[in-house]
Amino acid sequence: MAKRFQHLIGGVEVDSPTHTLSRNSSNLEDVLGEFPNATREQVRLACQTARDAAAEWRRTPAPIRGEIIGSIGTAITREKEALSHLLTREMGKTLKEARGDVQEAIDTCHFFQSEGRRLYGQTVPSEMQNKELMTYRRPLGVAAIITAGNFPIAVPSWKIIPALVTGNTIVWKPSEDCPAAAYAFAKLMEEAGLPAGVLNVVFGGGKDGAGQYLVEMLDEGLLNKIAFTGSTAVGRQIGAAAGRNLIHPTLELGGKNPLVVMRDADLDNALSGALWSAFGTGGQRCTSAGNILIDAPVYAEFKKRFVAMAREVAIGDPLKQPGVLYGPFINERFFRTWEQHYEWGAADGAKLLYGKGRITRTSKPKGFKGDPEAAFYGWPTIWEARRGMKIFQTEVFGPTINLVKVNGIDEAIETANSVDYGLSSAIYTNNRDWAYQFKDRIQAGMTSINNSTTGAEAHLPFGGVKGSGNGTRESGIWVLESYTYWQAVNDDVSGKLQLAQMDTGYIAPRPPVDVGALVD
Ligand code: UN1
Repeated sequence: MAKRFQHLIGGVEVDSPTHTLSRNSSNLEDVLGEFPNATREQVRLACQTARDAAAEWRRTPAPIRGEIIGSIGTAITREKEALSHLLTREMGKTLKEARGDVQEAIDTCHFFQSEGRRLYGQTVPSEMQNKELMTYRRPLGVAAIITAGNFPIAVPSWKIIPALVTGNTIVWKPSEDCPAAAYAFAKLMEEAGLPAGVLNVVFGGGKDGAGQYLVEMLDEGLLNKIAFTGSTAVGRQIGAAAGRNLIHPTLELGGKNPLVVMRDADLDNALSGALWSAFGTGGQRCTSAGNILIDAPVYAEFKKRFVAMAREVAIGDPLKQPGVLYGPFINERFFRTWEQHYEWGAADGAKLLYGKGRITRTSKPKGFKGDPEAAFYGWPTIWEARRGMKIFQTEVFGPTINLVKVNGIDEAIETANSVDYGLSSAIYTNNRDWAYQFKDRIQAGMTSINNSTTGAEAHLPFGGVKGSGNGTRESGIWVLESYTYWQAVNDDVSGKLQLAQMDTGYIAPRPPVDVGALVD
């Protein structure tokens, strides 16, 4: 019998009438647990509970809130191995990557623990005597947080930890792909000392489920903030709902990230960066590469070597086959879209260089180990494509990559900028000017020079431009803007009504000096 888990609302475990199983992505017969599907009333209750907890949490001194964040980091550090193992089992990324995912949350805790001792405001001179001006960061109130399954710990921590340290209370709807990892993370936060009601967790799906109900709570006036990581289509809907309620949402959306290889690049380095960017995490990162743009003089050699490397890629259940580059699809939905992209490529006349769809017992690459039909696994897939094609434009979560020939730096940048997204980007070159041109003109929130398209760190701003988001940034000091508003305070001790812009005549006017008349 699968263990039954419950929502966490106000420090109390709450059950629902219906449940969904969480399965091991690498082996669908292995069930991690049964998770409740929140009803609209339960989501509303979670929001009201967060509202009730808000006044007390806001009054808790920020350094004390920071200490709890530090204790969360300590608890995650202690449980790092178990949590990483759980992540690998539930969503299918390799253990090395799962450890990185967990480490990113620990780094985030380290950063924001000390932010509790800063949260600086400013003192500002007034234009009048006996009056002082100052600014304070104030919490927004209740934040709804909706996260995706590809980074079950890191990405939620980018939102939850800064929201908490700045004094907000939370309703979190984790991905239905990774509820067990979310539950474990929430329990560690509880252990660290979060008061009841400060963090509430509701489980369930997005559409016609907990995620949708949570968005509806914007219209009921129960939320002051919403932060979402997921698809651009859903992000637009959340943005519209937030907009009509005058709430500024955090939207971290899709990407079709370009990786450019120039003619002078160190090809060994570029090839390993490209292979990782394309197929690491089975291509299911927001920061995975979507298109590799290769300068014409090295195109043929790059293509030959890249396809040869793809033939050798080790794939399988990461818990049973250590050393694989990637495991299964996180869910069947991603697999179905990826399966469909073979039709898009064929319809546009793209050339399939490598890949044969789903890995099965009778159709498997030589690097595959184990039983491919225990879950959804995909062949590493390589296309020769052109700008404008659907597979060039559309984000596909899965192991697929397009090789696109370009000629020179200008065409590389123009081609890279022709997609509707702008999350991450990378260039391999040793030419100072080309690297400069790329970082100056590429439309992306993140740019790597001689490294892969992945690699966000916990203290750098993360977020995109164009279809990849609405300009908000996560991580580091930048995320503070997303969870606070600025209060400007005029403190007047003059004991009388002094009016700004009007009662400022401290210096009497003098007659003008005519410089021409000063000297004969
Ligand atoms: C994501 O895919 O949503 O840079 C986040 C990276 C990771 C974070 C990715 N550190 O790929």
